[in-house]
Amino acid sequence: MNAPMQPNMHFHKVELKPKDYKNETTAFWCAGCGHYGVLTGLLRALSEIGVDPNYLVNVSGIGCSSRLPYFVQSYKMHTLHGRAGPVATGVQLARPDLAVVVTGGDGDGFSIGGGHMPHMARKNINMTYILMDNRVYGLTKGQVSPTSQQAMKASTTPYGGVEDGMDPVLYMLTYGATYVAQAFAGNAKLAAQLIKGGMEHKGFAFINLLSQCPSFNELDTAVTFRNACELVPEGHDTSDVSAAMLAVHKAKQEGRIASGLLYKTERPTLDQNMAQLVQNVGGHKDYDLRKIIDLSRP
Ligand SMILES: Cc1ncc(C[n+]2csc(CCOP(=O)(O)OP(=O)(O)O)c2C)c(N)n1
Repeated sequence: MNAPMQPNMHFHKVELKPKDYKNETTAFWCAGCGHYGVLTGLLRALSEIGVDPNYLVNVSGIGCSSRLPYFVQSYKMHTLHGRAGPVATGVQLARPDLAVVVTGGDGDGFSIGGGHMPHMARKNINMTYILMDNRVYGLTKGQVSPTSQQAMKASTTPYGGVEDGMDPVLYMLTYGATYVAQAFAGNAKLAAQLIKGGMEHKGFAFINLLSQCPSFNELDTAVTFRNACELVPEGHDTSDVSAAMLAVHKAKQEGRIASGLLYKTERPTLDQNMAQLVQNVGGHKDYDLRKIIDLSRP
């Protein structure tokens, strides 16, 4: 029997205002960058939950988005491009008492890091993954990313693209993420609410925040994102993965973006399953790998 699921309320709690979660380093992105909205949403969520910064680890890869941990009062790891997920997985498994948050870009998460995403979802790693989806490689000055729309002209596609963009939310629903949400990053209230829900959720929480890049993506502006994002209708069944997929597809067919909490379910996390396995074989003291891996097999 697995231990009953408890929400992630075990964080050490403090009473701090959003501004108290700001680091000494002032946020620096281009003027009008949507990543400021993601930061605002995260700071508000941390304050609303009351997460103790001493028990918070913010992991990122490489990209404009991946600078975000600099600006947050937390432990942080600025890792290799595309490798935030595996590093955060290690942190979470070693210290399940910490709140682990990944912040990174669409290129970081779904291009070079794309191989890791399904595995974090299927393993149900207890962390919150915030994708700062500006549908372009910002830091390297405007190449197409896996989420770019075909019509977007980029430095790598000066005459327009030839590939259709992928949908991170559909991908995560398919691979078993247990909390999936989406919003326009400029809607800080909703972003904060969804991040809070994700952090309190025990399991792999994926939040896609659509974040305009005023420097390198003329197609997906703050205005187009704001207008396109539409809350899933009242009564949307967040426990039904098919309903979530349908809502995303339907919105897309109508030129909109399904926004809000799309899906939430519960199943044991990897650290819970591992703890259970260790307990099954006699606990930590006489921990013997040979009891877990049957070495007698060919
Ligand atoms: C191994 C490796 N390959 C390529 C790069 C170059 N590089 C740095 S950031 C980046 C893409 C960033 O785009 P994204 O993750 O979407 O974040 P954004 O800058 O748009 O926020 C690339 C290709 C790198 N730093 N390391």
